[in-house]
Amino acid sequence: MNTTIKDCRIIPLDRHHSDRQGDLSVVEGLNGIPFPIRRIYYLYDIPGGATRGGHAHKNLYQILVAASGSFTVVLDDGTHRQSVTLNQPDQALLIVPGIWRELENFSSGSVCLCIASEKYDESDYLRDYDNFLLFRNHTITNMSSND
Ligand code: T46
Repeated sequence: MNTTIKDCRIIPLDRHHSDRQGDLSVVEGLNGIPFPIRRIYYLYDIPGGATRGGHAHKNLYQILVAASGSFTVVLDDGTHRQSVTLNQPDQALLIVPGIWRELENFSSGSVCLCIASEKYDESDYLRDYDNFLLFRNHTITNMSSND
């Protein structure tokens, strides 16, 4: 797996202003989002001090949006870590496969909207950090041996 945290990036979403007050943002598959949308889920009612995530995916692409409130996403590619705070409903964070993520510092009442490239598949998860490192190193070794 040769993805890095640099492959994860903020994707600005269109923000439409309504005459009737309030705003609206749109996520359309393949229109600025680099994968077909196959699943939507959302995290909510998150108690203060809770952390979510704590895993990586082998193949899944996702975008995360702070639909309400704010939280921090810690991205880790096994070598480098980076924290990204999401606090705008028109900003989406793209997370590519092979990146460990932890979500923390949820504000009260926050909602994390998650839009994913695949249906739920527990076998796509790497939930143990040492296995995550092995998965990344194994994939890199295999790629090198094919050179
Ligand atoms: C991610 C972060 C941001 C399902 O049955 N279907 C689903 O689509 C999902 C996402 C979860 N589940 C079940 C599996 C567990 O029994 O819901 C329970 C909680 O899932 P998990 O512990 O994986 O939740 P989070 O919030 O730690 O992680 C989730 C996503 O799993 C993950 O892909 O990136 O949100």
